[in-house]
Amino acid sequence: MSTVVADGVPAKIPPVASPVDEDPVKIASNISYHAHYSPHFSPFKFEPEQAFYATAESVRDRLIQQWNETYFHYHKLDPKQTYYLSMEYLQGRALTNAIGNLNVQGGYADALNKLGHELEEVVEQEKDAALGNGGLGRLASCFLDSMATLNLPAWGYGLRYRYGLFKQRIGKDGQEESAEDWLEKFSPWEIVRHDIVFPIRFFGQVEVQPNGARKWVGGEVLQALAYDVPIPGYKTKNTNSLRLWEAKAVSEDINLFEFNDGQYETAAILHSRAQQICAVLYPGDATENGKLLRLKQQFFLCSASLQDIILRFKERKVGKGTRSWSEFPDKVAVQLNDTHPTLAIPELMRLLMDDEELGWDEAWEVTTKTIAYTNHTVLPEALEKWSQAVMWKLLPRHMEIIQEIDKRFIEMVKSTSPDLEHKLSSLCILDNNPQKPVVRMANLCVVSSHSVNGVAQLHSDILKAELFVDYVSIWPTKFQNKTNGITPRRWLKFCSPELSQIITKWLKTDEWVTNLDLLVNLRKFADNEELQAEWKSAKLANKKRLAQYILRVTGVDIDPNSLFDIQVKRIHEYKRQLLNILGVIYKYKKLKEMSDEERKNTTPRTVMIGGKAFATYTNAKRIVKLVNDVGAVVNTDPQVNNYLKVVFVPNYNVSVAEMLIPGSELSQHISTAGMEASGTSNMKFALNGCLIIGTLDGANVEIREEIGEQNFFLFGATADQVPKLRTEREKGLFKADPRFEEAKKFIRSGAFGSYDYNPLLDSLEGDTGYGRGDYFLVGHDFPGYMEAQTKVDEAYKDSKRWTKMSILSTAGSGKFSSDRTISQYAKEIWNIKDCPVP
Ligand code: 26Q
Repeated sequence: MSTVVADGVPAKIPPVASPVDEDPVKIASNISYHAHYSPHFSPFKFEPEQAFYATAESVRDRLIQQWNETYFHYHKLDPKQTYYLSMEYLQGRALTNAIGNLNVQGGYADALNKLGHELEEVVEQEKDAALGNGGLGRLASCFLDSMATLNLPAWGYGLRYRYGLFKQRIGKDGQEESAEDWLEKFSPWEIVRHDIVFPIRFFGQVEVQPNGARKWVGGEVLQALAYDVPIPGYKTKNTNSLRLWEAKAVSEDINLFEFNDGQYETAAILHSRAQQICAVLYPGDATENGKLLRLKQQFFLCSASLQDIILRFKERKVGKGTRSWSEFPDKVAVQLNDTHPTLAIPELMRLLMDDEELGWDEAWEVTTKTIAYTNHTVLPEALEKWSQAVMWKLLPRHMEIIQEIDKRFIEMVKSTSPDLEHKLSSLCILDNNPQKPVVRMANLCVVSSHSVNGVAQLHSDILKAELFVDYVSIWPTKFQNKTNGITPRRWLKFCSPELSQIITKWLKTDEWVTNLDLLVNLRKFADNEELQAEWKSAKLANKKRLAQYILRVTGVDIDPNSLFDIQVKRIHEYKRQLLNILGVIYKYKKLKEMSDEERKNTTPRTVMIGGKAFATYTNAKRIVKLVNDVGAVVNTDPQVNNYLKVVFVPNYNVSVAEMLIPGSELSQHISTAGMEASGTSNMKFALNGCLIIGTLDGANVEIREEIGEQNFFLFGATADQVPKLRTEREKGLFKADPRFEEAKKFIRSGAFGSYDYNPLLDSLEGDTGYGRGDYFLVGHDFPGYMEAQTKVDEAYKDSKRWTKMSILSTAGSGKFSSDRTISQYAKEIWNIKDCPVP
């Protein structure tokens, strides 16, 4: 009998070890089996935390079965497979997703009840796996979900960082960062594969063999050890893998002589170096040491993943005679998630030439047919450039290969496109500027990939017209668009069950969960009063849940009947949280100047802003501080706080997003046009019936097209106007709107405390020598923004109209399913087919 106790009472459920069916009694017994026989805590304790681990392990049993079947099935059928290489994954919590994808929600909820717990409370015990920063990392995780759901043979590769994204707290000086140890206890979702280990070399030198072949030798050798995380598809057996690499020293790498001599640190130097590699996501790169560590991380991911891929390619030739290397691209597609895994290119060339003895031409053909590259940003500061000196030191053989790629590219251009010869200094890979010789990673990717894609139509157009314009004339068919998407499972079905049920009821099917285009059928009910009432009540329930959360984490009491206006994303000047808060400040000042009667005619609003600022990004941190200071004043001002509240939501992450987005009514996507490659939270908000105020940037353009321009609050300069506006600004031709001046002056007057906001505000001036003189055009777009906000207030007063717009937002979001995005990658870039497990 189980001795697992709930409220002090032993559960009368005998434990069973085998994965179980849908019967809640059997599920409960399997959960108690795990509490008992794979214990992680002292016995006789079964609080929500223990219940979480036991439940997760019970669910994992089911996943492992499907997972193994999936692997064997792929192994037997040997289809072409995609490998997604990414330095970031933002998986968030896994339990709700796993239970939902397995479609065993009811069984697990009842089973936990029998053990004295609530599923909702138990799932909250899980820490987010936050092995990423922002959009690019969350996109990778949505893609994994879609690849499994579409039964595609496709895996993710990443790094098993010990400390992922930092935890954010708000103190008296603004943002404070602290390490978040997601593995503090352990993760029930990862399985270490002690048999999957590859050597990874750093430093050393290149040796020429008697036959002329080159070989990388010497230096430091570490090991990459595989940890696998199961990725279940929605209502399918296919369960794919996310393989995360951890760095280890070779066990003999401890010098016992030195150790016994008391020199503990030097004795175990390689152990400590190995630990550094996966210690943190994006270690600071201001120092040379920091840069070297980041480069080591990138190479570590690329080398381990490619050795693994090549080994699998060789293993799967079993029974098929010898396989020629020219078949490699028929079995393997590698997608580079931005330039961070670029070293996969020279590493694949090295492995093919130096280990497998292919000639240059053959290796090059294989490499270029295998590799494809996605660009996620046009911001110049985010385009990776690595010092040639550091690269020669760390990766001497790879630098030889990169030099050769560059040399052959230059020769090719000279012979086939002589008109581009004068552009070669910017097109080539090695920038040999004697001041600072660097390798341009994006150029290496474009030259070596068979496909280059942007992540929204506007972004892809900008890549072709600007950043990569000259490459387009060399390779006109290489460039593509793949508009981003989000998984409708996590971002609607699981995070907003109430709204999902209403959608299913009105569409008379739940097929929309895997065929999101079906949402369009909601359009014909947009005016239906019954649907409107249900819709409003589901949104209100989500708002109330959000209000409770905000009260708990910030102490601010917000009114669920006010308009919930949310901007959550990384804090960056180009995303213009500053425009948002300046608008709030202006509104606050006007509210204070109004009579009581006038105030009563305004639309009550709660503005929530959340996001993390990179630890060394000073202006972003000043913005965080400003939002908090404004909140402190506005929320305690009895004249105004029934009409306006301002909340900074701390520690924004995937789980917080799952709470905020369902409760949102208006969300802000207000970047300077041309700067946000796509955005993906805009899609999550729209899918949840939240209206958007935004610029014509990134995927906003396509969202507006899909949901209808009358349902989108548009303002601001367009991408093609931006360069001219910047020039005018520099020349002093810009005339500021008096409201913009008034808002800035109000802050400078000390209305929000004594913190020195002058440097931040000066960055909005054209001529103070600070920053780039309102490079992000906050001043230019301010009046249009205020007018759009006035339209929002008007629209919200008409509840029927607003609810209709909300329904139409959801109805128009079908295009933004990551299932659609991934189907396009599969067909148009990877050339892979589904491989469903029977
Ligand atoms: C820069 C220099 C050196 C090393 C690393 C980097 C670096 C690291 C991370 C550069 C960029 C990133 C992250 C970029 C990112 O998250 N981009 C976002 O990608 C989303 C998915 O495509 C888009 O929706 C967003 O618009 C884009 O900002």
